Amino acid sequence: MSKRKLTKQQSWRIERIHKERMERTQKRADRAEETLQSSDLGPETEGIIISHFGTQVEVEGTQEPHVGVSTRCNMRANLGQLVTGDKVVWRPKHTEGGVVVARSDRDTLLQRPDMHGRLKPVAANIDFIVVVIAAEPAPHANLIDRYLVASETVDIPPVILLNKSDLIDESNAKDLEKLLKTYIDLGYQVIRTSIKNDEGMAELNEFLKDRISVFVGQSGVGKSSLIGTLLPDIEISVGELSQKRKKGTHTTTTARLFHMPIGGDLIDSPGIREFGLWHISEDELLEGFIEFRPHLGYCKFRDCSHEQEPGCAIREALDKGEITAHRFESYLRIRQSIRDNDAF
Ligand SMILES: Nc1nc2c(ncn2[C@@H]2O[C@H](COP(=O)(O)OP(=O)(O)OP(=O)(O)O)[C@@H](O)[C@H]2O)c(=O)[nH]1
Ligand SMILES: [Mg+2]
Ligand SMILES: [Zn+2]
Repeated sequence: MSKRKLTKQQSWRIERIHKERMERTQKRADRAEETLQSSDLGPETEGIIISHFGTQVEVEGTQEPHVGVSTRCNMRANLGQLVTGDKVVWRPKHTEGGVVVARSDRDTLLQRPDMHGRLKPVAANIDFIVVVIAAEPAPHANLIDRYLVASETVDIPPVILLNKSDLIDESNAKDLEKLLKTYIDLGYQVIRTSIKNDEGMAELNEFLKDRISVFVGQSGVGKSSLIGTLLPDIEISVGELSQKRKKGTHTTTTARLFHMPIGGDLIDSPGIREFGLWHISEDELLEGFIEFRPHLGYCKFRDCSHEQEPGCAIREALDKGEITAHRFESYLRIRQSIRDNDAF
């Protein structure tokens, strides 16, 4: 799971692309500043970021006369990265478009490193992380654990959603049940759904009501399909799995926020292959495995690596079955990926 080793030429190219991108961003920000100086702008008003496109954002007004209306906006340079769910202050242009001039403090922020190790926000001000898995493509336990660690680290409660329950048969039922049992035993809520036979959709609807939730997970598990089924009036793209490998085809490319008529917001996000946790410390990682918490600080050696040492409280818990082998292995794998990245 460590970053690909790059040749000098590749690194140089990536640096150049990054530099060009920064220059373009700066130019657009300069233009935003110029517009701010001109008299083309209306008064400040509040809004929420619905989606992010390269150097522009789609802002939905939350104050009259702009309530519910979306406007493409440039943004001031000093705002840092804006992300779906951010609450902002913006000024409409008299012609079209607008400029975002300020961002409110975030209650919560889910972020992850991109393939070059740079930390990118995924969504802001969310109450729940819905980790979507499916009967097909088959779930990766390590990816679920990574999402759970990320959720625990930023203190946004997660829920695990098993979608495509209509595709459960004797070929996959045992593995899925075993996997889910681990998380149910840990106290995580698990919801089962199917858009084909409607199983669990009412429960899901009720769960999401009046909350701001982000749907995350592998490509092809049905995140967009679920949102499209809950909100039949919206337009949302879904993609078939690839014929050969039965994998998702990365249909959703950018996070987007949708409103539920009964109250609450849903954020759809692009499917991912891996969720890097390079940005968290080894201590945070230990805390991120909630069943490790009661045992932390009880190892005989303060610098215990929980591998071979005598008197290791984590390994004792493992022997007693209080920690499962799957979760402990997952922990070791993630820890190794964090160490590999430090060495990079
Ligand atoms: N059998 C079955 N198929 C489903 C279900 N939900 C979604 N699908 C199918 O799964 C495929 C992928 O659905 P998407 O909604 O595009 O998946 P996604 O998670 O949004 O994928 P990305 O946008 O690539 O991350 C589509 O062919 C859907 O029709 C379900 O409950 N049962
Ligand atoms: Mg999608
Ligand atoms: Zn130990």
